[in-house]
Amino acid sequence: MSHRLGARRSLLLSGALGAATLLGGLGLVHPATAASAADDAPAKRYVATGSIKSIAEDRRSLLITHDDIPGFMRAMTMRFGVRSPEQLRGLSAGQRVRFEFEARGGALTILVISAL
Ligand SMILES: [Cu+2]
Repeated sequence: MSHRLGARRSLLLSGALGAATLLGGLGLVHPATAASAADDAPAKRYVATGSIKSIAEDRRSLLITHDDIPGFMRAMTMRFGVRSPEQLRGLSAGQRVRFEFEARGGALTILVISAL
């Protein structure tokens, strides 16, 4: 059973590699970067305000009820990642904050955050 799954997986993998190699051969995509094309999309930065709902136990993300972010999204509660747990020092649930974050692909990462 596991053998069959393994064979199917390697078939899919070689298919993906084959496509990347083909495109690379045509000069359309560099083989080494084909798999991370989405990560190469330019990051957009936004400044927002909101209040902290909760901070993850590993302190690598937090839930924020943010206000409207013009040109990006309406007010809502959502999770943001941080670059390092140190950024959250002194912050806790319930606090109003102002923060700058980067949107790259589907990932939202807070670059700077401070209490208001
Ligand atoms: Cu949002």
